[in-house]
Amino acid sequence: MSRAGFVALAGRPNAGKSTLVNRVVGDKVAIVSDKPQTTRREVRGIATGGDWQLVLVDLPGMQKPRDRMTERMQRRVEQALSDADAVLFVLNGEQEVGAGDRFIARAVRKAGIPAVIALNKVDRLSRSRTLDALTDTADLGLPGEIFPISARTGSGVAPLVDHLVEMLPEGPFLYPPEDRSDLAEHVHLAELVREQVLLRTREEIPHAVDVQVVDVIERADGLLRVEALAWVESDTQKAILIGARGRMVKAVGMAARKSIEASTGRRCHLDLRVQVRRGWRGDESLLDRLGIE
Ligand SMILES: Nc1nc2c(ncn2[C@@H]2O[C@H](COP(=O)(O)OP(=O)(O)O)[C@@H](O)[C@H]2O)c(=O)[nH]1
Ligand SMILES: [Mg+2]
Repeated sequence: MSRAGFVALAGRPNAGKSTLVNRVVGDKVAIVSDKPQTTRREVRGIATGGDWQLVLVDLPGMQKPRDRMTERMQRRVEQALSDADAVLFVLNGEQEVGAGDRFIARAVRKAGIPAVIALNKVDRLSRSRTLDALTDTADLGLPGEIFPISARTGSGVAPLVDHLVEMLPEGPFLYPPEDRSDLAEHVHLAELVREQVLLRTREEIPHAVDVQVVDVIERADGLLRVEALAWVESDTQKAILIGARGRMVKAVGMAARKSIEASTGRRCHLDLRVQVRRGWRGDESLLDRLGIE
């Protein structure tokens, strides 16, 4: 009998949840940057072995001021927990265990579902700092094993995955074995473009931009033609994203094309344009189309 189920990833922003999902899945299904608000859409990463399928639910981080943040955090965590077979709590080993971690630990305990803890970024820690961090993590009082890992290098990830698989209920696969995520193709491509915007911009730009793929054509010769729009909220932002003589948008476009080619295994032609839509973040119908909850 095969095993299959959902594991929710809990943890503070920047802990490395998206990086870990990509590492386990073996493909870039969740985009990663050091900017807050990188994960806007809930992404399910799917890893399939011979007789098991692990579905990792990568949750969006929090971006609102303290009170609202706590409120959202609570709702997100509770909802993810109620839908999941187990929870994987990812901690950033580079940071002290904080109020946010204790909050999540409490919610996990309350939900009463099996928990596993990954102490991430140990590639950045000395042996003695790792030991200290493991002690602090154990002090959170969560039942469940603690795995020191590096999502970036992959160190320690294999035993963690084995352990998670053992926790899954018996049952048939939930997705076709070849699937890597539950994102629609055009949303996945748009995320790959947005990742390149995040990597190249600063201050308010990363938050102000969203990307929509309006057309994807697979030509007979295998070339993928992708038409994408980058939405910004003001003419100033548009000028920044386009850059002097179009340098910024060209650099983003070229890197995004490479990223799409790496992910799809096809040659790609990417047509990327920047458009202003004032207050797109408050526009419900646009948010729906962009797939942001
Ligand atoms: N050194 C190191 N950096 C990591 C590791 N995992 C994630 N990061 C970095 O931490 C930042 C946040 O990662 P991300 O996966 O987006 O975190 P999330 O907000 O929890 O989804 C990115 O810059 C990652 O490259 C790790 O194991 N080691
Ligand atoms: Mg993330």
